[in-house]
Amino acid sequence: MKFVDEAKIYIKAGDGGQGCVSFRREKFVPRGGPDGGDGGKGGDIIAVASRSHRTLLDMKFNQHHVAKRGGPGEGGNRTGKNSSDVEIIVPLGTVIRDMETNEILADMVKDGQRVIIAKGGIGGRGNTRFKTSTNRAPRYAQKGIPGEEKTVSLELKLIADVGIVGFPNVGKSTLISSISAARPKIADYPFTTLKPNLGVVNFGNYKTFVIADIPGLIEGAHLGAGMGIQFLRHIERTSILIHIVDISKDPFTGAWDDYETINNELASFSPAVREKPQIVVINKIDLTAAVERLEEQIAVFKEKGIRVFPISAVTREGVEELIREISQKLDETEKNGEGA
Ligand SMILES: Nc1nc2c(ncn2[C@@H]2O[C@H](COP(=O)(O)OP(=O)(O)OP(=O)(O)O)[C@@H](O)[C@H]2O)c(=O)[nH]1
Ligand SMILES: [Mg+2]
Repeated sequence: MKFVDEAKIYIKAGDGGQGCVSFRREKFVPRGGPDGGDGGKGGDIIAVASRSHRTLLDMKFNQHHVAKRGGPGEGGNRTGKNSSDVEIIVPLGTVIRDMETNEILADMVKDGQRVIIAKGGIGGRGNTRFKTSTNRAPRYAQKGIPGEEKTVSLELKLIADVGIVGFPNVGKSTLISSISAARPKIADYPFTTLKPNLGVVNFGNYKTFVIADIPGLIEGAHLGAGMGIQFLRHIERTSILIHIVDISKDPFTGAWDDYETINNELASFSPAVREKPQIVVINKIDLTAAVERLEEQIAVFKEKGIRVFPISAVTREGVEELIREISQKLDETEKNGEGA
């Protein structure tokens, strides 16, 4: 599941330091030879992938990234200092392109991955290097090589952490719109959602996760009923699923039945998807029909050892607890090394 966030930045690696022209001046050495050292290397611009960065927002506020020039060479054949590299930390899933050539410079897919996206120039050679048998006292040295300079685009292809599954009309899109800035179409009929929607959920001061709302599933979806199950591939890489059931509907056959039906469809699509950790949510608890059934329906799940989160996606009752549970589950899966 992809969600695109973009930024454009200017990067300039450090130029190489100037080579030095210098001659030895020592007592008792009347005509000292050349001893100008080479310039140091300019700093590289390095992209670093980080799973704890979730957006390119930083890049929007900070569009110029310039590394320092290498230090100049010095007499006594001292090489100039290499300048330190400048790191640009980007979220996992960022693709970096040279805007002039459209060439992909880096595809940041692994946490901690480092790619040099602009190379610092090497230092110019000092005059020592130009000494030959015919020119024992060269009076010139090289300038450093300029550092690479480019304008690059960053494009973040977010990978959803959380997928929402359930029958049509249970309130999947309503939930994503109540917890993120996503504004999918919501309506009181089945199959309102025809393609996946992604939302970014912020909670606490710095934590975020990406949640995907996909079209509803029905019995026989794996045989092509309703919208089919092809949309499930959009949640194949999520770490956890939110499984929503609606107990307000009429006729009502029991939340457990619905839950099992959806799980069977998930299993038909892929056992791995079926095995993802699920958070079971009973939605629409603001409606009278739901209130009347709530206790008994929760009890059915409880008997099977499954905790249920009753919410109203409309009034937001129970939604905070749900978000907390999602973040906790995500932390757990991250610790276990699961997930995307
Ligand atoms: N009263 C009440 N209505 C809700 C709640 N959540 C969703 N609804 C309503 O239920 C209907 C379906 O909501 P959607 O969010 O479109 O449902 P969905 O699961 O995305 O449906 P599909 O996209 O068709 O699969 C809409 O009329 C919503 O306003 C809720 O918590 N309480
Ligand atoms: Mg929908």
